[in-house]
Amino acid sequence: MKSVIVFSLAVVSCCALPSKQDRKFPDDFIFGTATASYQIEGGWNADGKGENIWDYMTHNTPEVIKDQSNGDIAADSYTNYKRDVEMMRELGLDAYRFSLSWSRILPNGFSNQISEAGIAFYNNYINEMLKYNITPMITLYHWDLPQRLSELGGFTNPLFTDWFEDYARVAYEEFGDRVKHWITFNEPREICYEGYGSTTKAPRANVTDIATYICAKNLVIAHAKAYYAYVNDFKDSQGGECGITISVNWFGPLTDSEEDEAAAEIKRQAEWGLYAEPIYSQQGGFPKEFSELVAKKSDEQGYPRSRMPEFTEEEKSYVNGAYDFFGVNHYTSYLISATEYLDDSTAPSLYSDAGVGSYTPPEWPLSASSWLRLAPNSIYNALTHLKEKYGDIKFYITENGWSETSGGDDYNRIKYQRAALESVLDSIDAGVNLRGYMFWSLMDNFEWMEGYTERFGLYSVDFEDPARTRTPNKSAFVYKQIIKTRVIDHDYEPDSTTMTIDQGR
Ligand code: PNW
Repeated sequence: MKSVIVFSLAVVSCCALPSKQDRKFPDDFIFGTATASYQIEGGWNADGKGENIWDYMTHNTPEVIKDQSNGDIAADSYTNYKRDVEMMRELGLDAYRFSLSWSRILPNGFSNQISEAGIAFYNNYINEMLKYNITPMITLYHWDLPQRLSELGGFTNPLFTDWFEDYARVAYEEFGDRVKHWITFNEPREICYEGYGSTTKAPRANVTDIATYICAKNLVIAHAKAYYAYVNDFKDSQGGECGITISVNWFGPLTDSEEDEAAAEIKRQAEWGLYAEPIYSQQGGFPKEFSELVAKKSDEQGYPRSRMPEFTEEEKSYVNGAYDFFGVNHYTSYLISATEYLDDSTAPSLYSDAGVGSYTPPEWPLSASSWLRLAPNSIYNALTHLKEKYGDIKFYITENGWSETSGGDDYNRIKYQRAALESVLDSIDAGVNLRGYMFWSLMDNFEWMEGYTERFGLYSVDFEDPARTRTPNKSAFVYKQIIKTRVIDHDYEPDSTTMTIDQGR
C-alpha cells in the first residue's frame, strides 16, 4: 500500500506542469520603487531653491488642485531622506528611482549658477542609498520646470533643447561617478498633451491644436541632446546607461473588426508613438499614419500647414537610436473603437485628431483614480507589442501602481501588483528583455491635480503630522516577500505590522 502511494506521488510531481506559482524572477532582475521630486521633497524654497511651474501654479491658482493643496512640504523628504532609505532597506529593494528638481540644482534654470545646497541634498540621498547597496536610478525631469523657463515658452521654445542639455551635463558631472542609470524625461505625453495641449497638468497652456506637437518635437530632440552628451562625454569614464520613460498603457481593439484594429493603432500612435517612434523606430520622425491624419485634418480646417511639425532628415537620424533602454510606465488598458464612444468636443486637438472612441469595461476593478483600472494581461500586451515593433531592446518598467483613498486597507493594491507581476513573468517568458520593475510608489505623495486625495504608497504618510510619519501598508510586506523569494505567492498573508530590516540590507 505504502509503495503505491509513494509511486503515485512521484508520478504527480514528476509530470505536473509547473504551476504559475513556481515561476521565479531572474536573479539579476531589479526590483525597486519610484517617486518624483515635486511629489515628495517639500522644501519648496529651502536653501535658495528656485520656483518651478508647480510651485507657481499651486500658489497662484490653488483652486485647480482638487483639495487646494500643494507640494510645499509634501512628504518632506528634503529632511526625511534617511527615513526614505530606511524604508528601501526594510523592503529589501535593489533600486530606487527618483527625480531631480531642476530649480533646486539650478535656481534660475540656467547652468551659470549651481546651488551647492541642492547638490548636497542629492549627494546625501545618493550616498545614503549606496551605503546599503541600493542602486539609484535618476529621472532628470519629472514635470517641475523652472518657472523662468516656462515664461520663455518652456518646451515650446526651440532653445529648450540646449537648456535641457546644459542641465543634464551638470547632473552627469555632479552625480555620474555614482549614478549609472539615467532617464531624461518622465512621460512625454503627460508633459506635452496634459501640460501644453490641455489643462490637466502645469503649465495648463491649453493650446489644444498645436502645442502638443511642438512640445513633442522639442522634447525628443532635447532627449537626444542629453543622450549624446552622456554618450560622448561621460559614458566611457562613468560606464552608465541613458534612456527615456514613456507612458505606454495598452490600447487594444474593442472588437476584432479591421476598423477597430486600425483605430487602436492610431490611438497608440497618438498616445505614445508620437514620442517613441522618432527614437526607437528605424523609420524615424513622427508616426506615419497619425502624422498623415493630422496633416489632412489641418488642411481641412484651413491651417496653412500641418499642425504637426516635421523632422528634417538630419533631425530624424540624430534622434533615431538615441537610447540604451526603453523605460515604460504602465498602469492600465483601454479598448478602442472606430465608431463607438466618439467625442469631438475638443477639436482641433490631438484627442480629436485621433478621432476614435475609448472604452473601459466596468467589470475591470477601479482604483481611487478615475483612469486606473485593473485590466487583464495589460503589461504583457504592451511589452510584447513594443518588442515586436522596435525589436529586441532593453526595457525597464519604471512605474506601475495602484491608488486608494486615504485610510482604507490596501488589499486591492496587493491584488493589482500580483496581477502585474504575473504579467511581467509572462512577458519575460515571451522573450521580452525586461530587466526591472519599479513600483509607484514608495510612499504616499502629492498626486498632482488630485492633491492628497489619491494615495499610491506602499507606505502611508501622515500629512497632518509635522514629522510626516511613514507607516507600512500590507502591500509593503507582500512586496518585500516577493523581492526576497523572487516568487509571487498568492497565498502569502503578512503576519506582522512592524517592519524590520533583514540581514545584509
Ligand atoms: C504617472 N494615465 O502619471 C506619473 O509619472 C506619476 O508622477 C504619477 O503620480 C503616477 O503616474 C500616478 O498617477 C500618469 O492617464 C498620469 O494613464 C496619467 C496616466 C498614467 C500615469
